[in-house]
Amino acid sequence: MSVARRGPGWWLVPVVDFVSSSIALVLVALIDGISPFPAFPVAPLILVGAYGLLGVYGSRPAERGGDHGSAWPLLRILVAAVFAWATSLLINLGGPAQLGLWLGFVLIDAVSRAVAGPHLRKLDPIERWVLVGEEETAERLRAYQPLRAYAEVVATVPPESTDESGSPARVAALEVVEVHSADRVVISSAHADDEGLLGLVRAFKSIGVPVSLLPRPLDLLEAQSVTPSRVGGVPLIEVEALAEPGAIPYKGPDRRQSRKTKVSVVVPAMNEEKNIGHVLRELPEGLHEVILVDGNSRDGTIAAAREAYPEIRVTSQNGRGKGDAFRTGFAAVTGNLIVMLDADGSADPAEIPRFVAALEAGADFAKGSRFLEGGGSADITWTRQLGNACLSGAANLSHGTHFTDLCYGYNAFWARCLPFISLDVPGFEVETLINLRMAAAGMKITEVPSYEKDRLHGESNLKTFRDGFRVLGTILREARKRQRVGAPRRRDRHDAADPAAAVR
Ligand SMILES: Nc1nc2c(ncn2[C@@H]2O[C@H](COP(=O)(O)OP(=O)(O)O)[C@@H](O)[C@H]2O)c(=O)[nH]1
Ligand SMILES: [Mg+2]
Repeated sequence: MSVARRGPGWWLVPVVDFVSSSIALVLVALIDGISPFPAFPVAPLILVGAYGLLGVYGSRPAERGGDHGSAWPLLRILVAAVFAWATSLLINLGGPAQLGLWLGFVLIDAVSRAVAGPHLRKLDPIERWVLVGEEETAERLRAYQPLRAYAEVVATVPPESTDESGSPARVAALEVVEVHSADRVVISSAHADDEGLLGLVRAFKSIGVPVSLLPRPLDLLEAQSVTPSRVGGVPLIEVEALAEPGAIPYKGPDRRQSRKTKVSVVVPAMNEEKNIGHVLRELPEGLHEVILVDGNSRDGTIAAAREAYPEIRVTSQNGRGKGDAFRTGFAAVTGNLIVMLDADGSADPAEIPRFVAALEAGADFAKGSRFLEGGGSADITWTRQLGNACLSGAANLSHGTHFTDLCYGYNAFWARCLPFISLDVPGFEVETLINLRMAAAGMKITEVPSYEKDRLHGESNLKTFRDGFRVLGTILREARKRQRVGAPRRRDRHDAADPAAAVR
């Protein structure tokens, strides 16, 4: 089964190039009073070949007839020069005629692309999706305008077909994918936790079809409160994945095995020997696991952690920085709910149930905030507070969010959100990145009041100005990305009276 399909009109672009270069060549030869042969058809073929070698006729929409970035006009002018030069080798063109051919072709090429472009784009390949979920969800996706340029739901598979392999329902599900030549299977998040779905995902993958998870807002869970035109959910994610071949896909284990809440606490720690024991001893009962991500500590952090919490799982990061530590820690998680907890004593483990409750009440991402009623800080300096306020404002303005405390490290979310945040920053900007990507993916975000205590011993690793600028860089980078992928407008709702208000 072909995954990257070319649209039916992929050959039209080379034909347009061939025709327009031939017209330019014949015109110049006629004006110069010489025969266009053998430069026609050899030189136009060389031109099409050169574009082909440069990847201009690729199968991705962006590579055809469209946006190639700022280097593209220059590339076209250079290829046109090669074309004029090749022509002059084949027929006896004078200097002015060569120049005329070069400029003439650049002009004709620009005009023909402008005229043909919109028609060619209509022929771009559109991903064919098979949805695992209810027919109603498929209807919502079909009604969602921004998705239409990228994907089309061609069939639905009922979620009941997730039972054991070999069952008639499972075989039928695979057949649906075959019959419709689907490019992708999309699983409605209402069924993301279904037992047995893992087997179905494996089955789809085994026949070479990529599988994606549909984020909540476009899903039926919120059908009443969200109308398709106001949602920034799946198209953003899917379009991003389509438009950005370099995006880092999530490679961790699949955790959609159980509906029961299994809390995994991820604790990044670097030289926290004196603090980590206090923190771990305060952890509430009933956790699924606690994962320590050691930042190559030079002190006895690991030993202190093992002593205080013998069942702790210890991993070491390869790179440096808190962002890198979380990437390592998240990949090791086996629970379905992740809590991010600092090891220096500033985050109170007794607040964990508050985060878990917010997630179980329906949020995808529970974000701690020191600036909600019931929250506060004993640890924040005035420069950091000012910086945090400015950065929160900048993020909210440029991303349409309503975060009250952008740079705070105490957060929790369902592990199923991991594929949508693919951490690719090393340092303290990691929280900002998570916040913005959660928002961009259309996740339901709730803020939870949190009190930040003083670090017990030692000094913070954060450098206010260096890390402030890194956070700013992350805000701008993510905003540019949103613009590139045409992020739809966010829902504008924030109920300040409710501490667990949605902040998207
Ligand atoms: N593994 C790991 N943990 C880190 C690193 N940098 C900071 N941390 C941990 O992240 C948490 C917060 O860091 P801290 O220095 O207190 O920064 P602040 O709370 O923002 O002032 C603490 O538990 C640190 O030990 C790192 O590079 N690697
Ligand atoms: Mg700290």
